[in-house]
Amino acid sequence: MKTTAGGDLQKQVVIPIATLPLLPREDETAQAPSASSSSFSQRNGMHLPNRQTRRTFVVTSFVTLTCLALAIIVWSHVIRSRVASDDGPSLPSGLTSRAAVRFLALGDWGRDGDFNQSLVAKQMSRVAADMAVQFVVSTGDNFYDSGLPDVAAPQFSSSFTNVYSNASLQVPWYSVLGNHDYYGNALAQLHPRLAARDPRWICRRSMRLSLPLCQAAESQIAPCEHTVDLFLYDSTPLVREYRHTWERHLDWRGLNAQNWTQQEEAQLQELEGWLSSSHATWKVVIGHHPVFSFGEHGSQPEMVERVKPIMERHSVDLYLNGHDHNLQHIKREDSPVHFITSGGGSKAWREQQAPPRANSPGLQYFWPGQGFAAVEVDVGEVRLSFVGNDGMVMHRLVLKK
Ligand SMILES: *[C@@H]1O[C@H](CO)[C@@H](O)[C@H](O)[C@H]1NC(C)=O
Ligand SMILES: *[C@@H]1O[C@H](CO)[C@@H](O)[C@H](O)[C@H]1NC(C)=O
Ligand SMILES: CC(=O)N[C@H]1CO[C@H](CO)[C@@H](O)[C@@H]1O
Repeated sequence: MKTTAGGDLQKQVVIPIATLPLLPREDETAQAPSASSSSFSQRNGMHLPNRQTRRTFVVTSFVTLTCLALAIIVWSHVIRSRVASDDGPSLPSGLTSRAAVRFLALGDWGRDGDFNQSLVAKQMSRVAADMAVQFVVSTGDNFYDSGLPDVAAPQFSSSFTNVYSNASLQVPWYSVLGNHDYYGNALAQLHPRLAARDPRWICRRSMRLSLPLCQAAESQIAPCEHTVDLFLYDSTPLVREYRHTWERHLDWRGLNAQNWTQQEEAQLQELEGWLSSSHATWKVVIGHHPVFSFGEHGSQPEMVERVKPIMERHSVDLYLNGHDHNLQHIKREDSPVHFITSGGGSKAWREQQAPPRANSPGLQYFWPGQGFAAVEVDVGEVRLSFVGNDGMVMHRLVLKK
């Protein structure tokens, strides 16, 4: 095991979406061979000898195209109502739309299904089916109370595999570690043997995902230049209070705990390097600890001081975190970044209501209970919706470029 700073930090994990085991999307596959495009190419190749034939051709094409258009409208209607009636009542949310990249983000979840973890999982499986999500992002604190003890730990099944068991959630789970994961065996969660137990599990100290944003039809014409880049990083080693003065033992193996300065600089350099080399249309940074938060833990000074300026230098659009067990959207006047806390995967905390706005600069939304974020990304637009444990969309953020 490397203990020099940046040893395994330097490894850049870029997983193109083409290699993700995507769920088949029935409406997409059904509509893929577009009738209108094939008649277009036929028409282009056709030789038209005289005006009579041409008029006949025009009339025939008009009738054919009208019929096709009608058929497509009726057909998509049928498909939509079939999808909607699949599993309980449809969501009044528009989350059935088909953005190029679609994922759920949640944090602070693994409690054997207790504290409403199973209820949140149920709502996730419905939204995941409606959206045909391609992956899930975990913002950390994956297994309570103390991470996993080893790679054979039964909690991996009882808090992950068996809870998020529905077909719609059988997609990659890109996960970072939270501080509770460090109270156990942090290396166990990073170990490839967990993927043998459940192939969805992809947990790294840091990882970069670059996902193309063109729809299938556009990609056939030209290579897709637009991407959404996701940068997952490990925030726990940056939090100074955990290093020496914390009463619990944290598992620093694999990190350079002998020289925290070096460790910290290597991590931040990696994040900065990735962000500066990215030409993505949308940039999203994901870590366990918040930059800004109005929850129990509050804002994290290390992230405000070190991570926020890096994100602002490189025009990051969204920062996603967990740690506080609630849902928050913060957009301050003095920063272009939207700060999203999605830490409502199970046990909610003592907060009974949103903090007063006057004391909460930039607070756009606060939900003190369970839920998760559903994210849709297209070239020109990002939509992020908070979904509560009743399956209802409670808040929606739309960003346009
Ligand atoms: C679970 O969710 C229900 C419905 O929102 C709520 O009444 C209950 O208090 C929650 N239980 C816990 C343990 O959070
Ligand atoms: C930690 O690493 C930095 C950078 O390599 C070095 O300058 C410094 O002397 C090291 N500190 C200790 C205590 O080893
Ligand atoms: C928790 C949950 O949503 N379970 C559902 C998983 O899928 C099956 C079959 O579609 C449903 O019957 C369950 O209710």
